[in-house]
Amino acid sequence: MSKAFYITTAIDYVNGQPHLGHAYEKIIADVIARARRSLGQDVFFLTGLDEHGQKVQQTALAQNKNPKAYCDELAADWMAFARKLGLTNNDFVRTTEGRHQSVVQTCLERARAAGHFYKRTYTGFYSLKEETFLTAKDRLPDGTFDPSWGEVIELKEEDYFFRLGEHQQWLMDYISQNPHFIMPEYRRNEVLGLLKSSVLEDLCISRPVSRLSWGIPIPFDPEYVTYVWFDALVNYISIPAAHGDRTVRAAIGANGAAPGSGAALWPADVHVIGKDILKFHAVYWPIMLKALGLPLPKQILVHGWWQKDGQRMSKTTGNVVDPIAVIDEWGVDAFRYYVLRELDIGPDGNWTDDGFRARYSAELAKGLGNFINRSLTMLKRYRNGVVPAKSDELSDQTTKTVEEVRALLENSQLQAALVAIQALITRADQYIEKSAPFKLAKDPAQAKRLDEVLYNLAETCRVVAILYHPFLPDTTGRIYEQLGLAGKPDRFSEAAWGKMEPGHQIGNPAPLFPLKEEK
Ligand code: ME8
Repeated sequence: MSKAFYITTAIDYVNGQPHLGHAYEKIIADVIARARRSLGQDVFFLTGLDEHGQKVQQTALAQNKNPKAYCDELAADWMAFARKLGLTNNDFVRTTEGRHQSVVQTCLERARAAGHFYKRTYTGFYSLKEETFLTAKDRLPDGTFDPSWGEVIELKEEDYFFRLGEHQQWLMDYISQNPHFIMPEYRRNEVLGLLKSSVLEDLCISRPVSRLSWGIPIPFDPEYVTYVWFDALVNYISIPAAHGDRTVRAAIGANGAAPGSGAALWPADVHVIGKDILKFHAVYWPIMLKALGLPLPKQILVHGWWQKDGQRMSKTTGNVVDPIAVIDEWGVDAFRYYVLRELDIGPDGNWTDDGFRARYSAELAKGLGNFINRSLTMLKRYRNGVVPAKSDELSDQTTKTVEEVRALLENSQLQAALVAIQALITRADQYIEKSAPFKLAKDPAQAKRLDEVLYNLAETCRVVAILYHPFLPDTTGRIYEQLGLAGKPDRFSEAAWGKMEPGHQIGNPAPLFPLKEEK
């Protein structure tokens, strides 16, 4: 079996309801997954929940709930959220599942047997909020710690540590030699800078049960549970193992599907993550994989963070964007479109309600929606909805855009792909103005010319539906319906010019993005 294109997202902490940042990341991954499928690849798209650790335990206890019962309740909301966003994930991992926990324990056993761990007493500072040991370097000049660390306590305890020293050099070389391993480039430079300027401290991979019980038991010491990050990162291989992935199973000897029946997933093609968890993915995760004898993922794609109205989103101040409310009011495609069109993958972004409305109105309602509606309404009115003889006046421009969008999608340049499709619509709108079908329709001597124009417009509508499909799955399905075409516009190869057959009867045009009253 040939290897599938394997794409993952970060798995979210279930210590609250999903917000804009979570939604954005999952939509990025979904669009890449859909685009790859459209380009003919087998795809496995994984997302899910990170259910262990201090943050989740604290939130559950604050609500007087047992952590597992609390997670079960919230997991239902998060899974419904994934459907609301239109995600086409092939599996959904919860780190409390047996299939995940058993692989984490196997990995711990393996790494210990290979001599990667040792036990020692730690004395120093610890951030409860981030579940991280802090060093003198983390102190501010006045000796205190940045408030972002939350409550910092002094700690003296025995723990298991992962030796990282021997890994620093090869990792630095690997990142230098593989320019696409961490994208965008400035994030790669950030990791290289960190590796060049400091010596990696050994990573503590255990927490004593006496302090934190909500975790996966360390198989070789019942007094400890697994550090939440060692647990969470392993989801990227535990789910392939559960699907019988041969590479993972051969490395860790995990049980799973019968040999030969397994999916071929690992190594992941893309891990989509936010900028705050870069070190875990670009430093600890590659080292864990190397220690387990597994190949590294091909790419870590790092997105920026959203603010709202220029301020950090915060539940306490109420400065949040509720994706569900936006989707209920404007539709899922409008939401998917805005977040990807507004913010390229990399920099930070700023949500404003006005900005959202402006793009909806100019680019979806008056841009895409109006172009499709004008084109199909004219075909319906002037030719009873029957596609005329083929013509290729817009063929060159359209084909150029198709190739441009293909290359951009293959590089996960989603914002640029949207810009390219939008430019095609602008040119097609100009073509309508220039060729003036509404005037041609009044002159019977121009019937042939009108046929040409109508064919070019209908065919452009069809191609536009295919190009937009990964981004706007509902809308493009409706464009296909209005074009009277069966199936979904989900195959890129169909974007070749001239596939619309003369004599084909289209369906009924209807507005795709109704204009809303100004509030
Ligand atoms: O970090 N804008 O979970 P998490 C954009 N469980 N992205 C944002 C964001 C914002 N305002 N806020 C959060 C965790 N994110 C771990 C991950 S992976 C093995 C374990 C992104 O719920 C954040 O950058 O805190 C991360 O990629 C994802 O949401 C989950 O964050």
